[in-house]
Amino acid sequence: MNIVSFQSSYDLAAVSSGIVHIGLGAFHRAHQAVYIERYLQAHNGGEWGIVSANIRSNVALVEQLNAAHNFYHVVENTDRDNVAVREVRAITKAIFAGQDKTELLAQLCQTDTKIVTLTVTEKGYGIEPASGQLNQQDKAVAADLKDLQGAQSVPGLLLTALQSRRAKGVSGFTILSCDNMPHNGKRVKGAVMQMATARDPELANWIEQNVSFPSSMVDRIVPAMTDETLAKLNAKFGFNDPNVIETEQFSQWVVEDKFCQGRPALEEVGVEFVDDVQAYETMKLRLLNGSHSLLAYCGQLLGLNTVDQAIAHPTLRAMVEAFMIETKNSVAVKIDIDAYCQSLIARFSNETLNHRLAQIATDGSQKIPQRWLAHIEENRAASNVLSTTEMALAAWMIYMGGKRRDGMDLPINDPLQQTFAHCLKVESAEQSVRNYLSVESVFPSSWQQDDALIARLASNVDRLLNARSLAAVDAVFT
Ligand code: CS2
Repeated sequence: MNIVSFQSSYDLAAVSSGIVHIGLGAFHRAHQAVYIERYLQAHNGGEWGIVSANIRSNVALVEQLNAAHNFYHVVENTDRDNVAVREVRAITKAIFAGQDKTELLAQLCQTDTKIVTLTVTEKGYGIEPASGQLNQQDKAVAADLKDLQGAQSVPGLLLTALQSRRAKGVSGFTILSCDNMPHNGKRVKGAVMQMATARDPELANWIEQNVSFPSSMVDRIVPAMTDETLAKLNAKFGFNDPNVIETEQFSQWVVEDKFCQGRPALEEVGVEFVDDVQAYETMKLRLLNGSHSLLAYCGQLLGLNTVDQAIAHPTLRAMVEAFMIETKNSVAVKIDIDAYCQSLIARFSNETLNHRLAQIATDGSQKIPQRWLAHIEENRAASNVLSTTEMALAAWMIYMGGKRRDGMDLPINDPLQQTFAHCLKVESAEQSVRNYLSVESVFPSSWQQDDALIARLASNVDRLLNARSLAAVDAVFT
């Protein structure tokens, strides 16, 4: 095996923390923290170290990182034979801010804090996926709208920090979302401004003048770590690192260059700064994430477990290729889009990653609007039928019923799982489709009147319902 090692050797005493991050998960540690690591290494330190916090879960990771001075390794796999091992020390402090957010708020209010980055997952923003508006049904959002004291939602927390910066005469900061949402900067801004306007219109004006919200497109496949992967990596590379993580070699970050308090020159380490990130977002959300979701639902209905298994399956490979042909015309980035699609298939085929389909299937209600539904909606206006995307959507509807067609249980993990729990009716495919489409926080409400679309989806659902074995499901997908 060809192993390249990157040691971290800059002087930690020469690092201060200009960035506060919320959402200290594997993706953040293998993506943003690696760019910052490479930047600090090139500059022998500097002002852009990261204070990184979890606000809901994973206190154990925070404790483990603290015990290791927040050092960890990132294993970057190209394939079975080529791998890079990188030491990362860019996280200067890890915080768990569950019920008590005092320490995190103090950090957010430091004059040195110039950028706040976020990876809180799609559902973490308290935004309704279909409309992009603040979700007033979300308990934390509803509570923060009434009273910001002890804010628990992400918009509420940001607002509390900005309120106190303003009161102390400290400047605003840049809020940079690194989640797979369309127009992620605009959406976060919308949520923060909606809450600010409801609570304190003057603060809303101040935010308009003093805070910037660049959108960004992030890309790196980072499977959730398991105990087996942890043991495997430590044995393979001979270290004793409870915080090691594994990812692919590929990494991309395209960011709108709107930083109101300055930024590190991350273009030196491969970040692309552009005026408008939207076309990149659409490309990545629809082609990469859209294919991922297709593989996640269809693959599990075929009894498969990982992305590399799914893409090696001839029926699914053909489906992904058809999906890409169907989808690529909606992408306006001036690159060789066929080469991009080919590179995605190669990345999905990386068999060292063990990327679980169940991980991708999580929170589908928050993901499919931007991955599939927006594109179906655009084509509905032109009476174009996206037949592979519609088949994937039917597969998701069956998946949300919780059972494979051979009777085995499927793992469902979704904030709207109760809402969808009784949508699938084995006795009527059409009623099932109508039940799903009536959930207006996910589906455009006009779909409820589109009888042609309903009939096509119902026919897919019906064929899947009538398939009683994995082989029969395969025949429907073929
Ligand atoms: C995946 C993403 O879990 C998912 O929904 O589609 O996490 C995907 O691996 C990343 O966006 C790749 O950049």
